[in-house]
Amino acid sequence: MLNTRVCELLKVKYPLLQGGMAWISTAELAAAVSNAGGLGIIAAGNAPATWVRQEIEKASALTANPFGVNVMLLSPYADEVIQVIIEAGVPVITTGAGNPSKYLSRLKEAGTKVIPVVNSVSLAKRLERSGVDAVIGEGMEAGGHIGTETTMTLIPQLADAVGIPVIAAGGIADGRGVAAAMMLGAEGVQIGTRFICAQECTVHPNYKEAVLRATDRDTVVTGVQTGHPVRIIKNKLAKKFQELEKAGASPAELEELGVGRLRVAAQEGEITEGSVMAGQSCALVRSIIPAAEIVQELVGTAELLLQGRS
Ligand code: TUI
Repeated sequence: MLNTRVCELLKVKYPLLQGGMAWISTAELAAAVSNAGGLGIIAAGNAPATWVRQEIEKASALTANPFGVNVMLLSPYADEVIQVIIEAGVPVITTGAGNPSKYLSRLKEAGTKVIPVVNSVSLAKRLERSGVDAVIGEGMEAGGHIGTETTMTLIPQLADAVGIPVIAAGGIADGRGVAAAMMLGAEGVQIGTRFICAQECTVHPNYKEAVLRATDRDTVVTGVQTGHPVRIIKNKLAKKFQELEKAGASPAELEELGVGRLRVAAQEGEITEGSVMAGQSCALVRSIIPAAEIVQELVGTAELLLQGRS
């Protein structure tokens, strides 16, 4: 039932990708998800290429299954990270926060599958013409840097517009969400927030706590004026952002406030003044359990629902 073109493309048992979350998606989490039959993904974020190389080596030692790397295209190290990915022979790359077209020919030559995150139909069509292997349609329910469309409306439009597989992201945290995404025309899902609370996730325990505690109205989108809207869990930093925005602060001032805030939250557990990026689905995350159990719930429930058996 969940056997789609995405399984074939990624050489995985389930069409389930773990989101590449900067400072959060390290080798340990990626390997655990890959061992469970999904595609684990190491997030390069703003890290230098040497760090990414080490994480690839670590993940290779922890799993024999395929895993991917996510490249955040606004990173000053994006070029070097792409080079490392090619040299290491990583089978899949996902990209975020930009258009990966300029890297496509080199990646394809190396045999790496390229799956960009898109938040519009026009970008998906353009990238399909450039030769990407699939797209991840990400709705504004997602955490971190987001677009404006919702998963519910974006996915069926993408499924109508492109011939390559569409993978749904944003707002999915349990088997019900997976089944719903497939009904909308997706052939796979990407899940980030739920995996923050995987046992194997190396993020600071305070960050996991913040996700566990969050309820339905606990996230907010900041930075709309800077052109980089970011969904985070409400805290002192979020309030400061909102006050500055109301007072008409310049995009530069707002960008400045955000610098380095994700790292202190994720690594040091500074969840009051740090940037606690998470999707709206944080309200659906209620336990810290091994990644394999998360995958089993996602897949097991989705299959039952899609067969009309639950
Ligand atoms: O990339 C993400 N989520 C992220 S990246 C990140 S780090 C960051 N922090 C502050 C500001 C900016 C980045 C935290 N969370 N998700 C995938 C994603 N991609 N969301 C939106 C996009 C996107 C945006 C524009 C994809 C393509 C795009 O194209 C613009 C163009 O060039 O046409």
